[in-house]
Amino acid sequence: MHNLGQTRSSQKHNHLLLTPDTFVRTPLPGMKACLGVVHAGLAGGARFTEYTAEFQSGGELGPTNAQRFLYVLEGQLRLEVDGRQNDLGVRAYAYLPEGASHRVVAAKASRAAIIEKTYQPLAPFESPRAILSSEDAISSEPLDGDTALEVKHLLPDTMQFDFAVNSMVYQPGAALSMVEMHVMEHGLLMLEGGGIYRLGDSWYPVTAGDFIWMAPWCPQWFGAIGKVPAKYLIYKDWNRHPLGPARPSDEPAPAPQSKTAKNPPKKGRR
Ligand code: UGY
Ligand code: MN
Repeated sequence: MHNLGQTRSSQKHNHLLLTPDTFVRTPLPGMKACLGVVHAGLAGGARFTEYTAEFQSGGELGPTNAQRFLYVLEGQLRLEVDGRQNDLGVRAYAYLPEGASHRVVAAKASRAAIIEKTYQPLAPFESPRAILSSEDAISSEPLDGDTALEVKHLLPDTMQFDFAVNSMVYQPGAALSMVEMHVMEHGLLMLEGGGIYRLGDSWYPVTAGDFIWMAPWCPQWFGAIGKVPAKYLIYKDWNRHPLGPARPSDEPAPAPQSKTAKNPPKKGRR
């Protein structure tokens, strides 16, 4: 069904909406019997990668040099890490620190949301350790006291972590209390229900299965519409200074450039 070229998918300078009718599956290095639908990445301006991995039974994820967060959407995954095997069912998730050697193999046909981000260390904190848990084990908190809008923080709120992944559940009619504009970027996967998302200067109907990337400071607002709650999984970079990584303390600061430098910058160079 080609819909005569119509789709709700949209790409703007500060956001991207991807609806399942436009998903393109692609193998990523090291994957076996598995394909990825890449939703966000460096090529589109994001500083992290998010993709949905679609596994056949026995399929396997490739390796990564970055931190990896995975959330099981469907089926069952077997995660080998630190010499132990763990079965992850629907709504189970894992955080794997950079360099953690691990294998992810599907026990049956499965789908998982995968987020990968290069770790930005922060002295004097140690790098985080692996976490295996389930969303069902996390208690929810009302957002700004609104009991119709509940948030689950899937990663600990400590400065060790340079990103957060939360699930948010909106009762029908519930909405964000403000249009948010913030330095953090977002990767958002709609899991259940739907509503209206304001992104930049556009308002979109969104539903389960859609993906949204929001650039830093992208104006954002959501209101849930329908007879069932709307739920999404949302990533944001977190806990780091906007200037980026600090210079290592044993490295001297570069000398200020003299105005009479022998090789002044060429005019018009940007
Ligand atoms: O955590 C957040 O910034 C979240 N409230 N944003 C959002 O739902 N668009
Ligand atoms: Mn936000």
